[in-house]
Amino acid sequence: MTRMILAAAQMGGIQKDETRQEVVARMLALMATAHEKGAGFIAFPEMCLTTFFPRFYVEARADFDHWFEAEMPGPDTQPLFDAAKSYAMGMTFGYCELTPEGEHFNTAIIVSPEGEITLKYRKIHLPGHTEYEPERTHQHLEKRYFLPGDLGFNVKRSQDVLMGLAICNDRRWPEAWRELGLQGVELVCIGYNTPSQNNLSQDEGLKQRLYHHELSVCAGAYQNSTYAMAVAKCGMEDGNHMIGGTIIVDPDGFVIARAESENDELITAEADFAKCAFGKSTVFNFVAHRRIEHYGRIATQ
Ligand code: ING
Repeated sequence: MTRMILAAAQMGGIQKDETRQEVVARMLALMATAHEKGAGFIAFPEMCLTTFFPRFYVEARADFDHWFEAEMPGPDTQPLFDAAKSYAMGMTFGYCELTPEGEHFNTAIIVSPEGEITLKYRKIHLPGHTEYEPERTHQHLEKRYFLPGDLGFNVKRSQDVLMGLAICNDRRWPEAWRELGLQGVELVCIGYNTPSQNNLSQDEGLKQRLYHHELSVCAGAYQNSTYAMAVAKCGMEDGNHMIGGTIIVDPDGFVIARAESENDELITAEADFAKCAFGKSTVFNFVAHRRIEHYGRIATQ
């Protein structure tokens, strides 16, 4: 079984006028630190090339196509793939994907140490709304700018580890975790951009936002006996705050590394993927214990 140093690369806010080159330079600095610490794999946040633009409303959605990547890697992102290769380090990061057919997705990929894309995931659980809602203090227009993901939840062996992806809101849905768990996943990477200001009525408060975030990730990891890395883009973006709380979680649901700041910050932890086997062969031995004849509502409603 594989032991590997995992790196979670939390990123501070990306301002509207920050260029791709400036953002990629920040990511390359985090990759260099990860390499110095002996990391074999690095995870970046959701939408980590741009500001969280779904907080803004535009009438013509094509006016926002500049937030999307039409090719991956493209000229701006190729240096990330080159660095992964030179460091022999796998990586995952989230970005906004514009397909040749003109479809828009909130996407994340896994890149192998050889610089190849081994897995692509398109965010399935899109929170928020489609139209401008004046009663909200903050808009959250992911349903306006993205299509729901169409690739499902898949697990791929990369660097001898069964890896799976989810994005942000997905972490709140047990179905997403179990779809990956039923494929034997050993590492789930989840980038997120989570606004701390509430959108409706009373404010849940930062403390509750951070609690629900950590509760979701620790439960998902434990209930599927997998490692998890949940990586924030956080802090202030043009006056809008997003929660931090980047964590690395082990298959027992314990937090084994935690970011302290709301800036660019690299945290690492050593994973021993043999630890996934115990839960999968005892408490969460799905074949021995699950009774799918009683689970019809989950898949059909
Ligand atoms: N962001 C948030 C998330 O799921 C949200 C949306 C915020 C849901 C607060 C519930 C409470 O973390 C994204 N981008 O999905």
